[in-house]
Amino acid sequence: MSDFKRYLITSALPYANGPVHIGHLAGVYVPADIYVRYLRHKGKDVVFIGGSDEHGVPITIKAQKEGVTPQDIVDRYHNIIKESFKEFGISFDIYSRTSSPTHKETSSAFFKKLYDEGKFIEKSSMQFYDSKAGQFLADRYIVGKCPRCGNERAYGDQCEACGSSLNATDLIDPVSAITGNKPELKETKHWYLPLDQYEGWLREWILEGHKEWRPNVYGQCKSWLDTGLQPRAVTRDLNWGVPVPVEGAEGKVLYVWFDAPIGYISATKDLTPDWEKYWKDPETRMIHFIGKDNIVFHCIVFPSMLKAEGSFILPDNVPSNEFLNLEGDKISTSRNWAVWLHEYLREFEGKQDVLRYVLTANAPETKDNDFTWKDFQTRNNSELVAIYGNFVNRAIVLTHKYFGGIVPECGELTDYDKETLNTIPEIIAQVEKNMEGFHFREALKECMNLARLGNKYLADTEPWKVAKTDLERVKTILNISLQIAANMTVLSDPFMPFSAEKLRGFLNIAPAKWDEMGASMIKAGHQLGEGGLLFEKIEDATIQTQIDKLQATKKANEIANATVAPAKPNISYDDFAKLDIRVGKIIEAEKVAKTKKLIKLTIDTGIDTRTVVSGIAEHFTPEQVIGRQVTILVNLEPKALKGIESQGMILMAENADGALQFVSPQSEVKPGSVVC
Ligand code: B3M
Ligand code: ZN
Repeated sequence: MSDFKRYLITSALPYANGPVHIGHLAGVYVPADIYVRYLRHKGKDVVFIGGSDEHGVPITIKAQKEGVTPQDIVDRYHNIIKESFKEFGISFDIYSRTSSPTHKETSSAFFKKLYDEGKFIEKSSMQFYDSKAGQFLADRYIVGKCPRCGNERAYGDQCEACGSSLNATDLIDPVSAITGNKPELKETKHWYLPLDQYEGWLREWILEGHKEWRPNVYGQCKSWLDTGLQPRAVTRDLNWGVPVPVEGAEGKVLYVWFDAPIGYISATKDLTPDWEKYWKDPETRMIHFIGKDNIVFHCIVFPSMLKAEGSFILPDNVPSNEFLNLEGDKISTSRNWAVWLHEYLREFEGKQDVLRYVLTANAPETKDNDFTWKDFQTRNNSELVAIYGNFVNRAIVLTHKYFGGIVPECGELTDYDKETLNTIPEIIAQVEKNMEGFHFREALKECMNLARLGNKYLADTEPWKVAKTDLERVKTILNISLQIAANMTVLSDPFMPFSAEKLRGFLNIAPAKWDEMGASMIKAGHQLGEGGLLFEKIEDATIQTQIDKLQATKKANEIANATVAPAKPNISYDDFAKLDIRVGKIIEAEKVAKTKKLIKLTIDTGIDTRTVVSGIAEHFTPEQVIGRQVTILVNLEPKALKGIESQGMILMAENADGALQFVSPQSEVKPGSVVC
């Protein structure tokens, strides 16, 4: 571990315009939390910063949609997000918000300093304006085609499909997100950070100085720098945000991507009066955990701001993950295609670690990855339950059975014992190496290898059999097994803190530091706790409920997006009047033999009782339709279907997904009533 005096770990500040989902967790918060917990175990001085990003267009758009104020929106989601992170064990030292007074002051002062020192360019330009809405169309208020990847829904500041950061005027065929109108151009003045002036320095700092950054991060930076940087506006014409603190800037606020990263600084100030040592001492190591759509802002824009300001340190690494998909589809808030953290916590009470485990084991560290509920179940049942849980349970139960729950002495070691014990530090070293390199997926795999080692050791040594002849030998076997279990309380803690705590309870041991791991963590004579199940099997039915929920979402989206059949040409009233539509009642129904779709209905039409053959058998059983009132076209020419004469036609409504429903009166009417 390279020697830094202290660590400042930041995690991207989620927009407080919606709850967080598994994509956010896998991309940013779980890896950041694993790293922080690891550093704390190592006894490092570390602060872990989080908070809500409460400015910018994502917030005002949401507020407009709901007809409430931006403040209402951020208050609602800040609390939901904060609570769910806490319950999920994301161990922030502070979870702040960018609408706080400290933040307003800090970001204003930051801007003012750069302004006073002449670090900005002041420029008037023509910008998109929606005259119907009476406002300039900053950032997400304007949508159009991405000039880089062709995505049709790119925003004025960024394309979420390819991660490019854009200027609104780059968009092809832009329209207003408020009214859908084609915008006009109107003159307005803004302040720009001349990124082009930092290009040489950035090349040196990143391309030469940080070759160790993840390939996706380094690659994006390189492509940005190779394309050439442009001055970027850091102010906006909006009424929600931090007011631009200079004269002549009425009605303007700081660009959200200018103020949000300064939020890391304000949060640290709110956390400790000693904040400067974290931000200004070069012996502090700053790491930003972010999603891949935030790379340019954290690697190019914010560092340039910090450099321009002059008194702050720069990030030493910016680990960013690729995206996590859900059941083969891109996670999407607007399509509700997500697993929401607050819902997961409600529906899987006490199972935080299962999700933390699955998201890490399957983390999109080097490429986009897929979360599926089946994989979630398999990883729980055949890894957590069958390996980790099974191992510690057996070790503890056997110790209770043979030795009253007291850790037995370790006797003479066989070669196999020695080999097993020697593997412990090797695994710890592997976990450490991977943690240091931000390879959390691999680190977790190694951590599970320790549980695997224990599981295999028990299976190979079979203490339950040996007990019949040689209880002395069983003492050694269980002592070694319990050492491995005790090591798991530390090694697994960054990944699965709730289970580590539970396991400490089973073993009746206090939290230990990283360096206390080893072959004699738990002493002979120590009384174990009660024991129990570390993980529970997840049943098929539980998983099916989740799959059904997603299926319902998919269906709802299909229906919402389906196009309605075009209108038919007009007909005369006389033509309409020729149709004799009545309310009838189904009195008998039976499937037509050898057909899939047909049901033979006997209907009381009020005029007579007649037979109608209807193609509804794939949607209803005969029992479901008997007794129903329906609308029936009674003067349709009879037609033979499968040898049965059908005398009329039942009217049905067909939904976009193909589902059929009867068109029936609101309450029962006399059969034969005319529909007109
Ligand atoms: N709120 C973007 C996002 O949630 C943004 C991150 C800010 S980090 C300073 O993806
Ligand atoms: Zn794009």
